[in-house]
Amino acid sequence: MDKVEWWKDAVVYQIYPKSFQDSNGDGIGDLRGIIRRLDYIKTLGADVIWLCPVYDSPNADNGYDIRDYYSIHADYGTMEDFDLLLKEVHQRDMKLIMDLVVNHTSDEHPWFQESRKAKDNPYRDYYIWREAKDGHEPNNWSSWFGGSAWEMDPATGMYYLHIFHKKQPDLNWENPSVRAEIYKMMEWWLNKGVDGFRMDVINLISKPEQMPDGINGDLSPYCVNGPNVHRYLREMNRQVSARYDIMTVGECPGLTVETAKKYAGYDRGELHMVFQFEHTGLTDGIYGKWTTQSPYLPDLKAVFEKWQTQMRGEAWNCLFWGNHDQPRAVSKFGCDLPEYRDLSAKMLCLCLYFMQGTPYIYQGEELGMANAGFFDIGQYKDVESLNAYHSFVDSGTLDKRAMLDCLAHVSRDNARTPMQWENNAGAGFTQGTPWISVGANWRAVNAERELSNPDSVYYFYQKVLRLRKNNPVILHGDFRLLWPEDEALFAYTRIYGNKGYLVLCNFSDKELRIPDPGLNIGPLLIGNYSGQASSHILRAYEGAVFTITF
Ligand code: TEU
Ligand code: CA
Repeated sequence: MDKVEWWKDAVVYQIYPKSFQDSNGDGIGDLRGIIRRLDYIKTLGADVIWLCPVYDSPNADNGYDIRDYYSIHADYGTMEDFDLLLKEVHQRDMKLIMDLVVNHTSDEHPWFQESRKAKDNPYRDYYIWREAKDGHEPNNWSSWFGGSAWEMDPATGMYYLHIFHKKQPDLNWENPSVRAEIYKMMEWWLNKGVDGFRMDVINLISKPEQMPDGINGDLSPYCVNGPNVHRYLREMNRQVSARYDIMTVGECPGLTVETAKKYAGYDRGELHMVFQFEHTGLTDGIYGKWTTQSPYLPDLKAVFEKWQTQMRGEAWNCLFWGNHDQPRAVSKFGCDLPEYRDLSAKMLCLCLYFMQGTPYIYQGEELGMANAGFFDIGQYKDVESLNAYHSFVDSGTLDKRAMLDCLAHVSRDNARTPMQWENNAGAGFTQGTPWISVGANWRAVNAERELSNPDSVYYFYQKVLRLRKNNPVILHGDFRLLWPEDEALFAYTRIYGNKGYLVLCNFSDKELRIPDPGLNIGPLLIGNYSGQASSHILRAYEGAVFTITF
């Protein structure tokens, strides 16, 4: 088999620390809690842990607003706890990658505290300041979290740019001192031994000098893939990343295959991989992400086909259904009704992880955890959800009931409820009161139960991950989508040399007849129903992989 880079055959498990495991009863997950659960992650078959931000932060956006890049938030523990975590991860032959949030800092970061003081402060140019225009914001750009993207700061009467919350001022990457500080900080963590970075909204870091109004206030055409972003990423790679044996993955909203290749192309010297959001964004509509729609299967298949075939040989894909910003995979793409939750969670696992790319598993997905089941606005904690609720409801655009319905489908809090470990109060997440309510189905869905059942979602993930390890068909095989128009069947082949797989997935609760694919279908490799499966008929939410013989 061709030699492949370790990050191509690695499986990444994403931890949202606030909701993973509390160890001291304050209702907030912490580093010592994570240490307790490392064997659980290892046993699942993950090689890499991506840790969402654990840095010191006022938590306006749960840690994506960093006050100090060099210290651990007291809620999560101490730097000693972090060092111990890293050691324990490495002892288990796993790796740890950190979240690198450098498009913005917290407004409480000392750089911003200095920057806002005076126009001639040495840190002024660390952020993006503009004069008022006719007594108003410098332009009409809206923040991705609602409201204007500009905030007037009384000390100097000027406005600063914040694509996200007003407590997340955007850094000015055009300033070489900013870049030098960031590279220094990255090196500091790498010298500690961390194994790479997931880079938050890294394709937003470069802003244009001229900032004209956007259509309907949309700043994307100016800030997404901005003018110097590739120059900065190549510089970062040359000065930092390339000097270590690490993995880098960029979070990049708004990517197309063409732009993705510019970040992750093998010959680009920028990033190893990028997260793109075409498949998760298929349901976006007139109110942006706020909808109760489910994705239309032919569209979903077309997106995967495009990324699987057009990245091939040129750049590497990330395979993910969910993360801490998305609703739960089984609720969005499968079916979370009690009779189908387990089956459809397994089917989704099989459907995605037989494709080419590095698998990412968001905590709880391996249990088939579903959306939160919140029904009252008081249950929500997420700044994006709360801002959107108020702006849609206060303006009369949507009534309360309709907006609550949207939140129940797509709010980020659906993925942020505590990990369901056990069938007891606090779901084994905490002995105290959790910072956010436990998801509605914790009695039925929890790790204790999954681990005691050999046919569970957890063990299905384990099997699939084992099957794909070091597997040349999975790593190198050609991808071909079958029957693209079918509204219930997601079918494809992976073929490498004279080996291959036929992957058949039923995204509906109806029985499906499968047309003849004109292949020599061999034995069943894996399926989500117990016992045998047929390549002619699929049962509700059935997923099955057959070997192809030549
Ligand atoms: O997300 C960037 C991003 O594009 C999201 O804001 C996305 O638009 C939204 O979550 C969809 O609902 C990253 C982080 O993953 C997110 O948690 C942070 O809030 C955001 O950056 C700002 O740092
Ligand atoms: Ca705690």
